[in-house]
Amino acid sequence: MSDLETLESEISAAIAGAESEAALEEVRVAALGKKGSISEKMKTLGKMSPEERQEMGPKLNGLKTRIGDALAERKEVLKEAALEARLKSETIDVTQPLRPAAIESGRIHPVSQVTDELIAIFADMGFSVAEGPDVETDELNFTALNFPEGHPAREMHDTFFFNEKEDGERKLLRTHTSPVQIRTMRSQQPPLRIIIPGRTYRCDSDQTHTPMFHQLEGLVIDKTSHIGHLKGTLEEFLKAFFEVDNVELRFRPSFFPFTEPSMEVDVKCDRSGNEVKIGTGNDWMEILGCGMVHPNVLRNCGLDPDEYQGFAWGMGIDRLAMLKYGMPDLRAFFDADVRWLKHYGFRPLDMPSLLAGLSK
Ligand code: 2NL
Repeated sequence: MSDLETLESEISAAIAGAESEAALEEVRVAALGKKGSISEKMKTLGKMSPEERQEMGPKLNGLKTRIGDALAERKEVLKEAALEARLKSETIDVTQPLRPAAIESGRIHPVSQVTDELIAIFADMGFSVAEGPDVETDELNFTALNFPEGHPAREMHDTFFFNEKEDGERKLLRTHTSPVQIRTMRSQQPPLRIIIPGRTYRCDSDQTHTPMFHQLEGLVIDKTSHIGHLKGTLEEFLKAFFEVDNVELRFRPSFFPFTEPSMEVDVKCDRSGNEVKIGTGNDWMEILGCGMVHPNVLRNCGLDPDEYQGFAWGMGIDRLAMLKYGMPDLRAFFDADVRWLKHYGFRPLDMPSLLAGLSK
């Protein structure tokens, strides 16, 4: 066999033996690349005599063409095989059931659900939502709200205070959402109709108290609102929230520094079964506190009590959630236990609205 024939059979064997496109490329470079075996032979043509060149030229060109064709052919075969293998490995079984999407398996916490329900109800009555910071000043959390210096609620016992700053200021975690009402009365002109849902903090922890809890307060300020409007607002709200046609309310005199008069509101209920039923029965249950805004609070916000008046109320969102959805243990609310959330949580797309139903 001549040199060229040996070379051709070696390269042909390498082409046939290449099992991947990458391996084939190596064979191509070794033969036809700049320093490939065939390319090196081509370079020798220049140094040949014309006769030799006439003989070797066509032979080398023929070899180069045949190897080029063989490479292209093998490449096509390997490409097909690679595609075939990929299609086989990537088959999809269209008969498989769908995996539930995150939006299907995630759950809304009852506190978020109830907050959204409360917002839906009060928005329908013309209230807007106001919010404010959890870290507050003593002035906004207490002084502006007519708490006298040395009032028991200011004591370390109930309030989480931060360390005093160099200028002597001592911030705290708000013990109620009322600072937001103060901020709103100071920054907006009446008439005001706002609700404030949010986190509140008190240094208290037992079966029925957690150091962080959720409150919703409401505030109406204008020139003519009176206690009748307060009663009507609360009655409409409670009917909508508990999804009953009638509720019976009982107003008991009470005391808050920021309202005068102040009242606690009980709702008629039935405690005979496992769960509390609202709207029927012979029992009473305390549900919220309320009153007419104290003239001192109005004054502290730059409003003239001879011109403006209004009412306010406050209630615990966590407690409302426990009552409505029959959850017995408050502490489970903050355990972040997915099993609890799976049981008591709400589907993300079932958003509460008065039209579609609050809780379905
Ligand atoms: C309760 C009682 C209440 C208010 C909160 C309020 C706020 C301002 C002025 C007047 Cl800025 N009042 N809020 C009024 C009465 C009761 O909450 O038992 N909450 C759980």
